[in-house]
Amino acid sequence: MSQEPLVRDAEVADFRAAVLAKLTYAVGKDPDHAFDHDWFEAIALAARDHMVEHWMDHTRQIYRKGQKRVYYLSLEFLIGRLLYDSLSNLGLLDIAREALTDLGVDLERIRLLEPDAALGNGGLGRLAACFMESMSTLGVAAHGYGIRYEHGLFRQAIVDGWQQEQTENWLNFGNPWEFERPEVIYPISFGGHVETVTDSEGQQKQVWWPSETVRAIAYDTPVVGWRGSSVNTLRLWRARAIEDLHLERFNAGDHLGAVAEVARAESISRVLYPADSTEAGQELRLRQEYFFVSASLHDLLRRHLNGNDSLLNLADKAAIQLNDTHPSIAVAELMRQLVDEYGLAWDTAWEITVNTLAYTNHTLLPEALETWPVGLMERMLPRHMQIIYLINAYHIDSLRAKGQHDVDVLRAVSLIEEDNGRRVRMGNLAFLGSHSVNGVSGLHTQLMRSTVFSELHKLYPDRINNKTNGITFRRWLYQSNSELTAMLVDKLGPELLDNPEGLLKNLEPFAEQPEFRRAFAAQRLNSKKALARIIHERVGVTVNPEAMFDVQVKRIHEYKRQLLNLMHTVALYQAIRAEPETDWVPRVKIFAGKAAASYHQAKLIIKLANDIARVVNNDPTVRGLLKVVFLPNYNVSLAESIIPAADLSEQISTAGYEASGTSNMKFGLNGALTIGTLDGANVEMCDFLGKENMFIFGMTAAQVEERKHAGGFSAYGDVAASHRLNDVLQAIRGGVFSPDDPSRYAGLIDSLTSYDRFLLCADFDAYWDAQRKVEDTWHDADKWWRMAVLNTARMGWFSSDRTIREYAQDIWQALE
Ligand code: 26Q
Repeated sequence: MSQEPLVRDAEVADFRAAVLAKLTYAVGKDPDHAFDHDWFEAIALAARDHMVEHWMDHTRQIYRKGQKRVYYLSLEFLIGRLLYDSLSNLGLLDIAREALTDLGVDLERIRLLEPDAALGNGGLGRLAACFMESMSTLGVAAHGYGIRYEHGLFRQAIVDGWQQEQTENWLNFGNPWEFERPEVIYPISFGGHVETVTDSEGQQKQVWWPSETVRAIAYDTPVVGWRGSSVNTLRLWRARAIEDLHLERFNAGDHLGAVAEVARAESISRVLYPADSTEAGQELRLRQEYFFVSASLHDLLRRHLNGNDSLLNLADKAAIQLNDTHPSIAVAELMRQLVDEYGLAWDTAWEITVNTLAYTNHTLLPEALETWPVGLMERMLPRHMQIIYLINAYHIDSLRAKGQHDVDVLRAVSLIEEDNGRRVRMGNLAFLGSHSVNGVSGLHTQLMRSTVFSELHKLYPDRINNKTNGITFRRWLYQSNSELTAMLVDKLGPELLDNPEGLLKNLEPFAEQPEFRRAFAAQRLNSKKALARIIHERVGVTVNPEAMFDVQVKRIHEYKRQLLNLMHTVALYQAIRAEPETDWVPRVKIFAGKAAASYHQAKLIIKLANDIARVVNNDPTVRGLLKVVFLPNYNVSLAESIIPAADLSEQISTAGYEASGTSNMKFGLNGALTIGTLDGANVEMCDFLGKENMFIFGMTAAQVEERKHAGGFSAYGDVAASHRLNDVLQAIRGGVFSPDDPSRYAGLIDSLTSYDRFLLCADFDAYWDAQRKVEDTWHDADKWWRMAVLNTARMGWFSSDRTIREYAQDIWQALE
C-alpha cells in the first residue's frame, strides 16, 4: 500500500499515542513499569477502538437499509489469536509495529502472549471462524451465536508419551476483545411439565411450567473484515444463576445447597465438550445446546421486531444457518416461540421455520450422528418433545396421504428411532425443519444423498445441496506466511490481496521460472528453520531444515488414519536399516493432534507415535535420515507455524469418511504437495490442481463401499500378500517400539488384522508406492518446486469468500 509519508507518520504517531493512553487509563500502568502483558492489553484495546468506529457505522447502515441478516449458530468457534488478525485486516499491522518499536516494544514478542480462543474442537469450529471473517469481508450482515466457554478445548501435555488433558484458562488475564452486555439477558428454562389450558376464546393452549430457569448474558466480539470493510458481531452467551446466592436456603443454614444451585446453572457455559464425534448423550451437552439456541432465537426475534411489524416476514429478513445438528433443537424452539409465545398458528409457524432455517451436515459416521433419548428430552424439554412428536405426526401423515405405506421407508424418515431405546434423531429433525441441507464437499454431498439421507432425499429432492468448504486467506496466507505473501504481491501486484480468487492463477507462468522456483524454495526453508526451532524448544529434537517435512496435523481419529502414516514410518525405518547405502530422502515426519479424552484407541495411537519417535530418533544406523516428531498441544497458533513449513501434506483418510477437510486447503495454498486419498475436498483439489500435481493413492469411496458389502474387513489376505506390511505389523506387535511393555500394541494390531474397519491394510501397499513417487519427485527439485508453485497458484477457488458467496446466493438470498 503506497501512502503519503506524512499521512503515514501521523498514523504511527496516533497509534503510539492511543496505545500509551490505553496503557495509562485502561490498564493503569506506567510505560516504565508495564509488563509485556500490559502492553498486549493496551495494543488490543487501541486496535479495538478502530473496529468500534466501523462497527457502529456498519450496524447503523444495516438498520437503515433493512438488510437481510444471517445468523450462524454454532457450538464452536475456533478463533485462535486475534491481535494480528485485527491489526492486519484494519491495515494497521505495519503502523503498529513501527509505533511500538518507537516505544521499545517488539510486537512479535507481544503477539505470542495472547492465548488462543480455543472454543472449538477442530475443522467444524475453525470453519465457523473462517466464515465469520469472510462474512465481514463480503459485507454480509452476519451475527455468530455460540457459547462463551470459560474453558476452551483442553491443553494437551505429553507425559511419558501419553496424552494428558489439562484445563485451559484462556480468560485468566481477561479478554480485551469482548464487550460484556449485562443488559442483554434472557431467562432460559428447563424441566417441569406442560398443561393444556383453554383460553377466554375457547382455544386450547399448551402452557409450559418449567422447574428451573437460568440467565443467558451476552458477550460481543467485533469481527472485522479485510480492509476494515465491515464489522459483524460474534455474540457468545454465558450462563448465570438467577440469583447469585440462593438466599432463602442460605439463611436456612443450607450453605452448600445455596451454592450448588448456582454452580449447576453456571456449569452450562463452563467447558467445551472435547469430542469431535458424538458420544453417549450427556445431559449437560443437551443443556448447552438448548441454552444457546433459546437465547439466540429470543435475541434475533426481538431484533426482528425492532425493525418490523410482525414475524410473518421473518424468512425474508433473516436466515439462520445451523452448524451441524448441535443447534438443531432450534427447529422445535423456534416453533415453540412462534406458537406459544407469539401466538402464531402451527402451519404459519412451520412455514416460517422451514423457510428461515438451513442445516449444514459435517459427518456421515454413524456413531457421530446425534440422537437423544426420548426420556431425557421429556424430562429436560417436555414442551419441545411434544412439538417434535407433532412435527413427526404431520410428517408421517403426509407421507401416508401420498400413498407411502412402506414401513421401512417410514421408519427411515421418522424423527424417532425405535430400535435402540427410543431416541430423537437430530439429523432428521434438522433436515425436516430446514429449506436447505448442505454437505461440505462434492463427494460428501453425493454420499449424503445416497446414504444417511437417501429416503428423505427422495421426498425432498431439491433440499440437499453442496457448499464445498473454504479457508480465509487472510489468516492462512497473509498473516501466517507474510514472507510468501510479499513474494506473491511482488510478482502479481498488491491487488492480489483483494482478489486472490481471480489473481492467484497469474502465478502459474512463474512455475516455469527457475529463479522464482529457487526463491519459493528459499522462502520455504526460512519457514522450516522457524519450525525447527519450535520443535527443538518443545520436544528437544534437532531436525534438519533441509529434510523433507512430511506433516499430518489434525484430530486423532481412526478414520483419518494416523496409524497408516505410522505404519509407513516404520516401513521406512526398516528399509533404511536394511539398505543403508540407498540414496534415501531425509525426512522429518511431523504429527500433531488431540484425542478425545475418552477415545482410548486414539490415545494409544499418540503413545505409539511417541514410542516410534523415541526409537527412530535414537537409532544411530538411521543417521538422521528419518526423524519423527509429535508436537504437543496442536491448536490454531501452532497450525500457523506448521503449515507454511510443510513440504508434504498427509490427507489419507479412508475414502468416504472425511466430509471435507480444510487443512488440506491451507497446506496447498502455502505450496505443500498433498499425498492423499480421493476423499472429501481432496477430490476437488485434484480437479483444480490436476492429478499430476498431487500424489493420489488408494481405494475410492465406491471401492470402499463395495468391500464393505462384500463383508471384507478382515485384513489377513492383505497381510499375507505384503511382506512389507507383515514386517511392520510384526515389529509393532512384537514390542520393538515398546520394550518396556512389549505387549502394549498387541491388541491394536490384532484388531487391525481381524477387523480393519478403516482399511489401513488394504491401502498400505498403494500408500507405500505413492510415497516412493514422492521421493522420486523430491530428487527432481525442478519438478517438485514447479508442482509446489502450481499448488499455490491454483488454490484460489478454496477461499472461504467463494464458499460464503455461494451460501449467500443459494441459501440465504443475502447478497446486496
Ligand atoms: C457432538 C455431540 C456431543 C459432543 C460433541 C459433538 C461433536 C463436536 C464436534 C461432534 C462433532 C464435532 C466436530 C466435527 C468436525 O469437526 N467435523 C469436520 O468438519 C469440517 C468442516 O466441515 C470438515 O472439513 C471435516 O471433514 C469434518 O470432520
